[in-house]
Amino acid sequence: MQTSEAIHPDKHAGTSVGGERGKIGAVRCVEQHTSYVALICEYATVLLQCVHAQILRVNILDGQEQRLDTTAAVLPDAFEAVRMSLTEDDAQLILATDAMTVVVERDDFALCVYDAQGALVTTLCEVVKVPGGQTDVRMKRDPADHFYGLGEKTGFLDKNGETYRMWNSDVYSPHVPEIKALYVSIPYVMHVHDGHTYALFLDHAGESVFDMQQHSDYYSVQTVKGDFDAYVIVGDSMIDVIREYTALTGRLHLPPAWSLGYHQSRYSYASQTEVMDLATSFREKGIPCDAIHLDIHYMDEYRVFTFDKQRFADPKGMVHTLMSQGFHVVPIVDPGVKRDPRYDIYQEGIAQDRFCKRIEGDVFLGAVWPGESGFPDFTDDATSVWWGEKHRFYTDMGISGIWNDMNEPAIFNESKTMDLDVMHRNHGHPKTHEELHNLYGMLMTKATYEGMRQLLGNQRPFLLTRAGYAGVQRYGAVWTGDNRSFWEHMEMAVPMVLNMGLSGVPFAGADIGGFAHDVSPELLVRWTQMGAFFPFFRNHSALGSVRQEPWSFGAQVEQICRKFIELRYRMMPYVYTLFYEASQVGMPVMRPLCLEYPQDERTSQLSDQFLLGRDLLVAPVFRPGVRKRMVYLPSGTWYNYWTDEEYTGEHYVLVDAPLDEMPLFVRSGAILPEYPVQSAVQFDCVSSLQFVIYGDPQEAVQSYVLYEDDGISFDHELGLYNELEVTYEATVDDGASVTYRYLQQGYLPAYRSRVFCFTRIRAVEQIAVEGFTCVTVEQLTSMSKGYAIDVDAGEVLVKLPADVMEARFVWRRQKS
Ligand code: MIG
Repeated sequence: MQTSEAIHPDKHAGTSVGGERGKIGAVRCVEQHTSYVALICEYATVLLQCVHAQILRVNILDGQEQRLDTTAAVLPDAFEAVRMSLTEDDAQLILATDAMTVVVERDDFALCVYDAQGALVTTLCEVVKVPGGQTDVRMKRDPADHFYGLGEKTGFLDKNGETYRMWNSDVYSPHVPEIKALYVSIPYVMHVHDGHTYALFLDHAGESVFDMQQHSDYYSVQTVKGDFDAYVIVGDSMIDVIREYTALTGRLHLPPAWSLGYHQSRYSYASQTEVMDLATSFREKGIPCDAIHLDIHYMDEYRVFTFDKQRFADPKGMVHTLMSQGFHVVPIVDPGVKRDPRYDIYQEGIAQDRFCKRIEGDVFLGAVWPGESGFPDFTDDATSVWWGEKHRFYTDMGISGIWNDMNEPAIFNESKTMDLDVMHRNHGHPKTHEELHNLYGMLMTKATYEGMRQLLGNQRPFLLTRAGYAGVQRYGAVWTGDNRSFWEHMEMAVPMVLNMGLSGVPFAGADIGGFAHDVSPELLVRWTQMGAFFPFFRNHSALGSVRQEPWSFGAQVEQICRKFIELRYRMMPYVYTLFYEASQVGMPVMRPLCLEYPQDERTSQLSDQFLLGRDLLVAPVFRPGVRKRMVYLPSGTWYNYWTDEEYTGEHYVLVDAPLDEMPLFVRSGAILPEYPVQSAVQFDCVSSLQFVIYGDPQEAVQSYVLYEDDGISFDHELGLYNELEVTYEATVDDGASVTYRYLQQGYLPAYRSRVFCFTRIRAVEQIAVEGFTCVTVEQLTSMSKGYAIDVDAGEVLVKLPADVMEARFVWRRQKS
């Protein structure tokens, strides 16, 4: 039965009597302040601020207000004092920096941004506003444009034709294309028009909508309520725009190297014995693994900062034994604190006033696993410090990784989250949950990260979070929540994680094998193959679903999973160097082809293949029974990793994909560093470093810079790291030279030798390396210097002791 409420006037857009929806009107007055220009329009105030030469802030406020506060997404020291000139006439205002010019039309507040060359970057056509309500900003577009970013969303790579909502949501099901919001909200879109890219970042922690669907001549960005504070970021390329965006919202801290290894999880490994058995299985079966996650059943009735005494009799002993086997333990921590007057954390939370409250003063209680629970108010610094400090419980046991879940926050009620009228202290400027919702998860992770950092001293923490907002990349990794063991979900993970990378979050991944539902043996194989090339590599599955560890389906599945997990460990120096690059310039680790080949329109919508860094092209298999697949190779020459077959790029090729292989290509020109496979990532035990050199130096000079440090401490921040540059180039007489030298040298690697492996050399048997003795491949293993020719593989191996810090050597063809 319905009541009259079904036809409530508020349910019909356009008939609202609350406020008038209209344009913000003409610019009536212009005020120039030290760091910004205020345009007082008829119905709103717009503050324009150049926070970087390439970043324009457009802050649209109700009435006459002038405020420049930001959310926690924006780094406080990101703002530079940028010189901005202002000229005005009757019709226009013109603001300029070295990198852009902004022209505002006085009569209707249309705003155009031009780049340094004078080319039009973007046009803000109009702002439509309801006082105190929605603000809708319309940006010009063409139907053929491309849209990327938008954080964690379902659907394909290019977001043209989609509408999304930014509202952190716990969506157990379904993760389908029409789901508008998931756990993470990053109100950031990259708009590519005619080969030029800029980004728009809306710094708004309440609900917002990005609509690239309804109108072919503009896309619209709306805040559902409240102000509209956006940044327009211009740049020469997508890469440049990401660099600028991550200068504004931050970059990840280099994670501990072990967190780039393989993680095993299950909801839940529910006892100490089960966990120890699991660890033993990995080592007995020789499957590399670095981390075991503990889901909610480790706790005493889901009380955070406890272990169940029956099932985990000696957690500290367990953690220590596991660490001696090379494992790290990552326990889950949810924000809800069980309402239990006998529980010390709850007692303290109440006594010290740590929980979110209603304005009348009563603590907000919401039901989660432990039953009714209080939720720490992470917008309050003292509470964040308190929460961070509580993690001593874990660090005292030797734990250095934490998994944050349910931090949207997810609550078992009708709205699925905290009541919108609950208050957040927000550093003395109280706001409602409705206004700050999307920040909750990130602030929890921030509090955890900062606490762990404090507690661990010089050791790097690892953090995993489900919810997040722009800037979450600063604190750790994100996984994409409760997917299912569906082939479709494996396929969807690619564009989802690619767009996370384009949105500034390089450390991300989806549950391998799928969380809910039962994985099939073949799906586990294909997903593990793909997962080995994802930034975050964790197998996780739900209560009640079929077991999903790599050995759950017999010898063949186990063997193939092992092969790909091992491959990940062999590539570790390559992967680690990519993370370093992400930490320095914000570059994604896992990249869509359009990022590296923006001129190639064929890459603009490629959702089913991706690059790991610049040099590896990954083409997973997404359907059962499929043993071949089509791959698009962009410009250049590419080698099939498995067969060494050579392909010319800008072609679609059909390649073999037997069950134990996933199509994988290496870019000609690549110099790939490899370590021997370890059972867990330990840089202090690496025995050798090998550079595999793909390509022909006659075509181009090749170079690569390897990054190395101890992988566990913050010493790299003091300069204790290496950047080792390798250059491979042709010499005049049909030979080639290799030069390696340190660009930075501050870390002493453990390995004793460096091997350079030249692949695909023509007439390999005629090669001689000057000043080196030729031996057999076997002999070379026990020698510290020499070279060997592998005629069958078409390879030359040159070995040098690792204490040779700088070298140049030449190989030539012998005159017969
Ligand atoms: O579904 O802690 O997304 O990874 O295993 C309930 C139990 C809560 C949701 C997470 C999932 C985790 C599960 N959690």
